[in-house]
Amino acid sequence: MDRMEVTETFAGISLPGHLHTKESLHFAATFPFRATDVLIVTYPKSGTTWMQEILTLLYSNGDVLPAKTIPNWMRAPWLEQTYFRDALRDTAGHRLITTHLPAHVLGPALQQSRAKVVYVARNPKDVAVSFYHFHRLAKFLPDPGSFDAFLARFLEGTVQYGSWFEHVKGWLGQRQALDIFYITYEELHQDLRGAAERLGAFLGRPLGPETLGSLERHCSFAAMRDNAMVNYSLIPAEIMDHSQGRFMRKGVVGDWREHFSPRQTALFDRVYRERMGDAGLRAPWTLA
Ligand code: PPS
Repeated sequence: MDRMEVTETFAGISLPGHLHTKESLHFAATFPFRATDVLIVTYPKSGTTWMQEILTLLYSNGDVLPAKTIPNWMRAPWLEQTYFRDALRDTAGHRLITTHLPAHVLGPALQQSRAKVVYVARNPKDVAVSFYHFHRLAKFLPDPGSFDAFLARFLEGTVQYGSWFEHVKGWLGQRQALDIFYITYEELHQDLRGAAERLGAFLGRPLGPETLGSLERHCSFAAMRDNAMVNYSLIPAEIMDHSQGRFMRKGVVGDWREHFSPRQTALFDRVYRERMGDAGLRAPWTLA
């Protein structure tokens, strides 16, 4: 398979060479956004796929056909990946685009364009657990080693896609500059319908009860786990080794408790306080 062992370095972060090239990253960094674009921004494993599905249903007025017939990576393609240019729909209306890139790379172009941004964050302890399991599945990511070793690299910010702390702080810092909507994975869990209503208001598309009902049903974990257009079962085993686990793994809040030792929890909490305390930002999720 192509470039499985290659790592690209861009804007100070490492990215899988199977999905990214210098050229694709340059293209992303200089992309001419339009005011009608909607950009989903996440650190990996924070609820990206969930938000892609929610916005698909929101824009289809609850019609499940696009979500059941078009893979999520074509409905909301990743800006920085090599296939983006071919996948981008040339439409006069909204374009749904996804990215994991940091704010310092995309902030200026987004500000100029007035494109809308939806930022999804998740409790970083659950992100670390989900990312660890994903490393075992995704053949384009390095072998994660033990959970303890992976967690140390996650806290240092030397994992692929860079530091969770820098990603979140960077995008939270764009509050004044961008037309940006912040939401957490935990809020989606708690009240999917309420979250969809708020998203509809932000995007200027108020949702009726039928659309909301369909969205709620179709975006449940069980429905998405069984939808081949979104559960990554279409990806061949050389790229995602499905014998190692499922992309739609557990879909719960607080799974970190099953993985973290008391020592790892204490270390994580200390690093979190050090890294998040200094920015004067109040993170809208709880760590407990
Ligand atoms: S990626 O690779 O960055 O696109 O991954 P991402 O989609 O951001 O995150 C994957 C995790 O999100 C969970 N997920 C969901 N949870 C609850 N409900 C729904 N509908 C849902 N869809 C995706 C998925 O199971 C991964 O989390 P874990 O904790 O590993 O189960």
